[in-house]
Amino acid sequence: MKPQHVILQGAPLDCGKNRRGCIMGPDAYRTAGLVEALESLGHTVTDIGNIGPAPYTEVIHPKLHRLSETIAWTQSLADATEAAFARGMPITLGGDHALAAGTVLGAMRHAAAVDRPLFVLWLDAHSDFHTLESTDSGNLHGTPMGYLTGRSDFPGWPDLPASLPYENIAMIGLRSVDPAERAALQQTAITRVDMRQIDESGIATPLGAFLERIEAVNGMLHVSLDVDFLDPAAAPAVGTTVPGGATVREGHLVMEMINDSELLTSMDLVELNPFMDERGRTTRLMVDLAASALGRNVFDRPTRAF
Ligand code: NNH
Ligand code: MN
Ligand code: MN
Ligand code: MN
Repeated sequence: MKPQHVILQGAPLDCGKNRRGCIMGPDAYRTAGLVEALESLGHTVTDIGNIGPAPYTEVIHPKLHRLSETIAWTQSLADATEAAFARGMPITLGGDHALAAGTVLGAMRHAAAVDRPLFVLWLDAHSDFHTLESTDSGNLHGTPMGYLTGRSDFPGWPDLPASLPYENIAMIGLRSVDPAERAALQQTAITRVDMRQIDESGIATPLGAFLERIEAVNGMLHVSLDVDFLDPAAAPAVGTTVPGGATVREGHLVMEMINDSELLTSMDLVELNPFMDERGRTTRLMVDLAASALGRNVFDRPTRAF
């Protein structure tokens, strides 16, 4: 990809689920050398530091964990991400996946302002397509796609400029979808690529088709990379491990195709729980994958040895 001005923003949001640790994510990425890795590829990088939630008072909800805090983060991250687009390419360092409600909303606002369609590539074992009613766990990291597509009311959350169209979403890596999500997804035109399809026909075919659709309409591409997209053997530092995930090579292939496409306009790195990592290897893999998306050939020597 052509040299970019990358805006790194830390989002140490840890309220989308019960297990703690994603709060340490942004500093783990910095420690693993993300800034240096991107600079070595010819990009300029501004790390704006960590963002916090908008002011809020937690109102205890009988089912939904830390709802007020999540709404407050959605507000601040949407504003920060929209502002970052004026300066360069926002890359958000999570934090759990609840943060995508804010980053994608910011990207939607920017896309509306520049009159381009926004597409979202959701790399995840999970679809995160719950509504506030359908979630059993009450964990709001399971709901950002439900919110962004406007499939149900999210009272008190920021208004969407328009719903994210189902046609503009591809979910790749699926292998843990709750029954209510599955029933709802089947009513939509969301591109859904589960691990069986990846096993049978490879990951490049459906991804290539999605990227071609984006290019055909001069679309913007937001990539939301959940650590649990990857197999836990390669990426153990995540609270919700699901066996049978993408291999290191499948992950890199996705990122290399994104790099080749020149379509990437923003990205989230989410769900990393450094507390559960093994000598930094998951963090390092996530840094390598981000670098692949922005131009590093997998055969290039990593910028930093561990
Ligand atoms: N579907 C489950 C829930 O709603 C799990 C979501 N967990 C994730 N999503 N890690 O990526 O609680
Ligand atoms: Mn997720
Ligand atoms: Mn997940
Ligand atoms: Mn659930």
